[in-house]
Amino acid sequence: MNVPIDDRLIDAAARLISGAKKLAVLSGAGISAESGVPTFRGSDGLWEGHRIEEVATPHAFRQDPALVWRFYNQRRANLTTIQPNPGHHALADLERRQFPDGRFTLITQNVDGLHHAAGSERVLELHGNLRRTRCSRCELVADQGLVPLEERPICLECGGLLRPDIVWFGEMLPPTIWEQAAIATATCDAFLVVGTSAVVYPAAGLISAAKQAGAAIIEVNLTETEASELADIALHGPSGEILPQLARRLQSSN
Ligand code: BJW
Ligand code: ZN
Repeated sequence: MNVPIDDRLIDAAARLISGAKKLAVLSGAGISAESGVPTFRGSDGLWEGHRIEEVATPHAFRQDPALVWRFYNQRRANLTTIQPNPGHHALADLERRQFPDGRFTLITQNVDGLHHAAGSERVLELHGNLRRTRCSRCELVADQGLVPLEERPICLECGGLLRPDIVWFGEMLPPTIWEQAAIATATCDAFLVVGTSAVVYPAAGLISAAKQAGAAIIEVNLTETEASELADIALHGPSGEILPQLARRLQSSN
């Protein structure tokens, strides 16, 4: 499917990006939708009748760790067959060709690892990663790959209950990663917001922080969002089509 996007809007967005010394990108679940990863707040955003707010909390895990682990095991299993799409690849190309030498930061709310899989290098994962576990007693973090885990997996170091290394509602984001994201946001000249509903904080607050610091805001999303009114340019359509168009335009203008 080729979505007709106004060429002038793509040109204008490409001009803002090519004029930037530093680019920061904030991505959300929408960028992975074309790879087959469900978004959180779409019509398919339910799991066994539960809303994400019912399974992704420390309270839910204390009440019923097996239920929470079934949810995460299913998500981990889905990832084994999933590949990055042209949107992820376009961002990796942009970093490599247009913004080398640390001038690019990809801040992602996603936990699927698809930006790394596409070759992006400076990636800040604000909400954790599905491949990792963290011990709820000794805090040991381990990469478990995508193999299915037991419904009550146990830490080999201390016998504590392992949890997904994911940031749940009501929990702090990893402080060092958050600090790096805030710095990248405050020092970029252009801020590209891709595939997020921009309703979950503090991540969504980065958009207004970038605007206040003087960055141009470019949004790529299927629909209008909470971020749209801050955007200098909003490109509406699938990111798997828009981002490659944008990347091609940037290459041809170089
Ligand atoms: C496409 C597309 C295509 C589709 N192309 N686009 C009131 C005010 C402010 C804050 C709060 C508040 N009440 C509570 C809070 C705090 C809370 C919060 O923000 N809640 C809001 C829901 C109101 N935040 C927190 O709790 C955070 N911690 C925190 O604040 O700590 C301090 C604190 C402590 C104690 C008390 C209060 C504060 C932590 C947030 C952690 C969020 N974690 C999750 C779950 C991870 C679990 C998991 O993955 O298993 O992270 S929530 C879920 O939402 C996930 C996502 O990363 C996050 C963002 O969602 P995202 O990516 O935007 O996805 P969607 O589905 O919402 O949107 C998809 C978009 O894509 C749509 O716009 C589509 O149109 C678009 N799209 N296809 C382009 N092909
Ligand atoms: Zn432990």
